[in-house]
Amino acid sequence: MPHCDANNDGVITLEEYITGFEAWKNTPEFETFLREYSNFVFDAVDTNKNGRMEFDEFMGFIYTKDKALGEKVFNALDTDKSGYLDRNEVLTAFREFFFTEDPNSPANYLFEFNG
Ligand SMILES: [Ca+2]
Ligand SMILES: [Ca+2]
Repeated sequence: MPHCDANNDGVITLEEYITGFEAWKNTPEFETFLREYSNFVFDAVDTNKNGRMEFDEFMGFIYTKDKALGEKVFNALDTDKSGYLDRNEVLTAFREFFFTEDPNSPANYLFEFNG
């Protein structure tokens, strides 16, 4: 993440970090990062390599082992109700994770590994 150290003192304060990250989120580079990252995760989670992230695969990815909660999150992310997540739905979930300010967004469950 370039240009974080706004006052060039060699120290990145939390404030500079947040400002830098907020600015970075609005660049084309971030969109590229988001796509590459979500494809990377998709390929890792799609263990049977059928191009679909199915519920069982999804449960192996998210932090919770609570099946009811997993189903709730999965169904919320499965926006076209196809019964599996495709690359676009996963990309949307990641974008939502970085941009949402809704603490109840299902995307927040994606990275709560310490829950
Ligand atoms: Ca699969
Ligand atoms: Ca779907």
